[in-house]
Amino acid sequence: MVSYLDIDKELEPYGLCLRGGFVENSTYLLVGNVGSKMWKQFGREHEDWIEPNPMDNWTRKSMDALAQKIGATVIYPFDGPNYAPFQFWAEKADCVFPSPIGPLIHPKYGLWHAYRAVFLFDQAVEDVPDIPDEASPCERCFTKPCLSSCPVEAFSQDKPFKFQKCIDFLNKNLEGSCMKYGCLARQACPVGKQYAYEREHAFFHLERFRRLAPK
Ligand code: B12
Ligand code: SF4
Ligand code: SF4
Repeated sequence: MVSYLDIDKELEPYGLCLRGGFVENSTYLLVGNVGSKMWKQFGREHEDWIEPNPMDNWTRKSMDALAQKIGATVIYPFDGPNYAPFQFWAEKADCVFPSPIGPLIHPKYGLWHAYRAVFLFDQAVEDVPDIPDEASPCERCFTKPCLSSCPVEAFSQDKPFKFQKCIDFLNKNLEGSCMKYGCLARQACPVGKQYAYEREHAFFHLERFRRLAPK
């Protein structure tokens, strides 16, 4: 039988890890990154650095190979439009909750994690962990600094992310703090600070977001 712990080990050399799983017809195992571990592995081979999105290219190449090795089908979060519902799956698999600014928050890793793939198995998988019984950190965060730290107020409690406002600001402030240190709203969150993306990693995502987001 396939084991959750064995697959998690296979992911280590990529700086990735399993982020929980659930059963619904097939067994779903989510693959993700926590902090910048992945950043240290990604892009080591020059041939992986293919624009416009080298990280997606690297993910596909490495996870296609691993899926074949472990006998899984693989789905990616970036294949779309008609994107696979990764945030919905993540809430079924792991201890994560919607944050007021959009990305899911984890009690330990805060906003500093993301999803890179899901493996699907026709068979049962051993050792899939139960979801820890913890509350969302946002419930006891009364001042919600994430909501008041964006210079252009791209976030508000119950409205969708005004991403065009963010992109316009970034384009006009290429040397500004967001591009230099990463999204200030995410930085303002006190949870999981030790997992905050390294500068170059944060810059990579913001730069791709700035250049590639839908117009
Ligand atoms: C399309 C998309 C975007 C688009 C949304 C544009 C739009 N309104 O259509 C844009 C380009 C703006 C975007 C931006 C970002 N995104 Co995005 N995005 C996605 C993607 C590929 C599909 C979402 C979707 O359309 N779902 C289908 C619809 C029907 O469901 P929905 O719930 O209504 O989806 C909406 C939200 O997901 C929202 N959304 C998507 N990303 C983000 C990010 C933020 C900050 C907010 C507030 C909302 C938001 O836009 C969707 C459409 O309205 C998902 C991956 C996936 N497959 O789920 C990642 C995803 C949601 N994004 C993610 C992230 C992290 C970001 C960024 C923070 C950049 C980054 N990679 O670090 C940026 C925000 C920039 C910043 N200031 O920091 C992560 C969230 C991880 C987590 N912890 O929950 C995901 C899951 C990708 C991943 N690999 O893990 N994203
Ligand atoms: S700053 Fe507070 S409300 Fe905002 S994401 Fe972090 S814990 Fe949640
Ligand atoms: S990157 Fe800067 S402008 Fe964009 S949402 Fe984050 S704080 Fe706001």
